[in-house]
Amino acid sequence: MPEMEEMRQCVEVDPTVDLTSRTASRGHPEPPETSRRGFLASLSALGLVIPGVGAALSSCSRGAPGAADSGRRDSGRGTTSGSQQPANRVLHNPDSRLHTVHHAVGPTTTSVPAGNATYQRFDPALPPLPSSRTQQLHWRAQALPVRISPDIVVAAWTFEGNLPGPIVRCRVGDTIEFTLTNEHDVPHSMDFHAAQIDPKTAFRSVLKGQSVSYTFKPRYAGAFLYHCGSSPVLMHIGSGMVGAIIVDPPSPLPAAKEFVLVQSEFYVGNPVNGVHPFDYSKMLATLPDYVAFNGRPGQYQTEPIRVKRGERVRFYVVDGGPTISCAFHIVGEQFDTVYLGSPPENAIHGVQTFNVPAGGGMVFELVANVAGEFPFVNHGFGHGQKGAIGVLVVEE
Ligand SMILES: [Cu+2]
Repeated sequence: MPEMEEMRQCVEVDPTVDLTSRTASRGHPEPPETSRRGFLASLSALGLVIPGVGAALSSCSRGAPGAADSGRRDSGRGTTSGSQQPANRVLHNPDSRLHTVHHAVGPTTTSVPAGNATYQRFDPALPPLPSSRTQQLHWRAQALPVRISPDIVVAAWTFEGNLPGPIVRCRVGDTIEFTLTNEHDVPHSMDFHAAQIDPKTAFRSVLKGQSVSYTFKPRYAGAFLYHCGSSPVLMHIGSGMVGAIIVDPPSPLPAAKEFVLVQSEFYVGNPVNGVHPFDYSKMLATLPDYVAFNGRPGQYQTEPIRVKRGERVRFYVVDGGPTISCAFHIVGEQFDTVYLGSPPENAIHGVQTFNVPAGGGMVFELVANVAGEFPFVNHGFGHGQKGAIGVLVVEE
């Protein structure tokens, strides 16, 4: 099938990579685990779960003439304009899958262990709105083992070392100056759904050691997805490269306890040295092993989200997919408001459940005027019971 062939062309391995030689990020905490020397399980494991990938690696040496983008190229940390090597060639596809980058090929590697990748609950709290109307975000695309439960480590592809990536918050009309530097052997890119921009230029893939920069001003308020858009997008999203950008309206919404939930699915193979590879065939079959809010199946069951009785509670629910929607529902509660589009317009009231599509985001509000423990779920229970479930504790 075309997708598989395209993926084979893109999976390339460099055994010399050392992901511990990272530099500091601007404005974002270091990921929980920094000692992951030589981690290449994602790539080697892909070879195990996708027959033929290793043999297909040699096909990656083909390419196309350099791109003619006129936007800012290769700016940002560690790169300079015009530093492209001859082996780095950009191929623009005419179709909707953006474009693919091919580069030099190295041999396959053996897998490495999960090491001491630690489990950490993903904080769902919406970060405060920055005072500045301009934000500079300089992120890294990295391959790292991420412990998504006490017992499960996955060979993740990440933004800033975690899945989902950092939560971004801004206002309508703010300026986001974004740079992505790729520290991984596979080409990556960034697609912000909050941006209105030429995707061929801004969302283009970059090779290891290169960066892509662009600037955008969110036009609409709401909960928006960001994700890697490199081909095959299914594999990049399915390997963890998703996150949320929350855009506030010009006039603040009513005061509330605010939380962000990014739903995503996990399709994994058998562990190799303790690390589960992602399984592209399973992604295509759309039968996930786990579904999670904020990257850890069931994390808010064991460590619930807590509010006080009488508080307004606002959930920004973003569905990273890659494929499955989220029928968001809170057991024993009702949403007094759901914003289907840009708040404060597009509101419907008195809602039990509403479906957030893959690639979408909506805002759910309730007033927690009853004390108790309220499970919040993907009410598509074939998926909810795979981990897209948590508990909202309303305390007196
Ligand atoms: Cu990617």
